[in-house]
Amino acid sequence: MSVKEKLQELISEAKEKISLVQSVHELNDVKAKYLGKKGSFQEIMKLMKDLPNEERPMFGKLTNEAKQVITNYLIDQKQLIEDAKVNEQLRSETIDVTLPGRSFEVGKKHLLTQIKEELEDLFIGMGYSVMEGPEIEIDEYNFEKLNLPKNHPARDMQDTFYITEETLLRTHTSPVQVRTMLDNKEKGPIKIVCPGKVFRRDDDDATHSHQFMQFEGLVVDETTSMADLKGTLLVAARKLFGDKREIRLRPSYFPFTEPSVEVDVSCHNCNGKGCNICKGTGWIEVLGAGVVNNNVLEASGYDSTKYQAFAFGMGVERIAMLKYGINDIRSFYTNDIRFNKQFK
Ligand code: FA5
Repeated sequence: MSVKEKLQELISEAKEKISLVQSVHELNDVKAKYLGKKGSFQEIMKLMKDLPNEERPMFGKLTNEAKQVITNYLIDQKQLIEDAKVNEQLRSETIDVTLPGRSFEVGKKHLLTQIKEELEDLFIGMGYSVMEGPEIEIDEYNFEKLNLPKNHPARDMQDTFYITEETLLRTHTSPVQVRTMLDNKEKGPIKIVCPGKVFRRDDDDATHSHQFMQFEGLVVDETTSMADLKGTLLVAARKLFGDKREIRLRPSYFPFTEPSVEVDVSCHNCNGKGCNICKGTGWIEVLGAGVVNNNVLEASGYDSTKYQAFAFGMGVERIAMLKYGINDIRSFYTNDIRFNKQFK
């Protein structure tokens, strides 16, 4: 077989092999097999030394041409492989811009947070500051300084989760009032509201929860009176239940206030005529309040001959239940998204 024929055969063989290659890595192996240091062309070049001098240039020319042909096959195949890779990537990453977009649900504030913030805004507008305190309290602030010494029968009104003999989960937000009065070194006027979680060993049912939220207020000044309390609560009732609401005060008992009152709001559902929400009375009980007992002022360092104070406290869930006709307090805590979504 002549050199020319040998080269022709090598070219055909390489052409076929190269056309079957699917990856650049594999292509490099094929390239080495033909053009590398130990490749087919090196073998052919060894034949040169046996040729007469005059045939050598032609031999060199033919060999170089054959090498160039195979190099071109390799370049073309590499291009094909790379194009196929790019096309596959484009195909797999194609975005169908005609598909409708995914909608993201925007969360809303929990109804209790909404009411708490609504009340805070109202009272901030009347010059109050918002104060918070710890949920784990000491007995002294939760009870004793509020005129509820150990073994006082009124402690039964607030069945308590004790952690130790002296520490407990606060049963109301009134200890924040004690803390604020104690912290006020000047012993000057105070105007605060205290929202927060409280805890009682009440059995959970439609109207009771072992954890609930209270919103309390305290005003200490030299000239506060029951009339100021009533005016303040009328503004709050109208904000919560509508401009036409009236309030009435009924005598009650809290150890930390004297006199103490329960505050009723005229029913927003029937305008006072009587319905199932107000149980036919035309009035709904919403909060407890009163003039702060002198013992409480003195226990927190206030001169009760100089200062007077009024305080009030409400259960935020009960307010929300009345306002929106919610019949089970547990709905606030079971986090059913369908319930939460209704209140924008
Ligand atoms: C108090 O806790 C007083 N500290 C309120 C107060 C403050 C009176 C300042 C006077 C001056 P009472 O125990 O009534 O009061 O609770 C207040 C409100 O919390 C109730 O009117 C009710 O709406 C709510 N509440 C009481 N127990 C529960 C419960 N287990 N689940 C849900 N809400 C409750």
